[in-house]
Amino acid sequence: MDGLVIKNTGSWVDVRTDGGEVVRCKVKGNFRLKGIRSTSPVVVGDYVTFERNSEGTAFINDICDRRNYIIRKSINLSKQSHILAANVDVCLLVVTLREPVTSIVFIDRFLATAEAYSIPVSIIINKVDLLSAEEKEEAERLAKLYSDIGYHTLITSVTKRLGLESLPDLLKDKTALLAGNSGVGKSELLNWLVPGAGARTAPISEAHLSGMHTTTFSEMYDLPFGGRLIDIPGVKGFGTFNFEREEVSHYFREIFTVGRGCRFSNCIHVNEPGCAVREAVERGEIAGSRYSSYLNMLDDQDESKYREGY
Ligand SMILES: Nc1nc2c(ncn2[C@@H]2O[C@H](COP(=O)(O)OP(=O)(O)O)[C@@H](O)[C@H]2O)c(=O)[nH]1
Ligand SMILES: [Mg+2]
Ligand SMILES: [Zn+2]
Repeated sequence: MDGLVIKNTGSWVDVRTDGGEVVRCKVKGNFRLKGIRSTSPVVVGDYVTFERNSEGTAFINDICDRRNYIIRKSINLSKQSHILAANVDVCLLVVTLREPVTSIVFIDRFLATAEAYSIPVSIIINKVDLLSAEEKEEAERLAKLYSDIGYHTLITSVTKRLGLESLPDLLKDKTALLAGNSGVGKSELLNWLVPGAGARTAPISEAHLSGMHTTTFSEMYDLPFGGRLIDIPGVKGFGTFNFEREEVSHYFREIFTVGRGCRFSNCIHVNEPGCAVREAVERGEIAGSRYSSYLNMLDDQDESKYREGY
């Protein structure tokens, strides 16, 4: 039978068939996905085929080719990757300037990764209700920075129901992935978009305390206005690690565009003469924060340095 993976706990997955039946399936230990070495061979968003054995247990036996997938680097030092979700149309990246502070490098790494997989990202700057007047201006600067680059950006307060109006239209009939650090309001947003989802929300301090023993599974929800939303455990350490140095600039849109004007076609915008990117940074046409994030990703070869950033 065929179906869509709507929940993944690590030990079993729920698969929904076209007929709407949800079947709990196991993934065989020796299941190997065509060449991908991953700690999570089957993920939410995958289309799979499965089979029931005589005891009534269902097993996944194939995964359809993925249109795309979102990956994160493994926490341990094995070179295995961890695929978070597959067949995603759009990412909602929830970030906050307070409680907690989302690092700009994290945002830019996320954007670059999504760019590499050609998945559009909408940035949701949440918890605006907590901000002072000055911090609000900071939020607006950030929103302008990213919308100038071409990212759809919203400033919201999910709890106060501010700035959310455009979301249903944006998400209609799409498969969206909810992403962002822990505590930024993803579950709160999910509960607003999917009344009855019943996702647990937790103040940051509690989330940290309970984080040690709560199960972390990924789940897909149907949006009442059409479309689907995927909620995944924290994306700590999110980012790619297999970009070539020359490739990194391709995933920073404005750096890529301006970089066409560099004297050398293989310029990586660090210290080459005639670098249009560094000139644009100096003139303030490319944000210094974006250029810093770019340099940070260039430095990725050093693993320990990468992990300290989060
Ligand atoms: N003040 C304020 N608190 C919010 C907002 N959105 C979420 N929260 C709170 O922040 C905490 C973390 O939210 P949660 O949705 O659990 O974050 P998640 O870890 O990203 O799923 C909870 O106490 C939420 O009620 C908001 O817009 N403003
Ligand atoms: Mg949550
Ligand atoms: Zn250059």
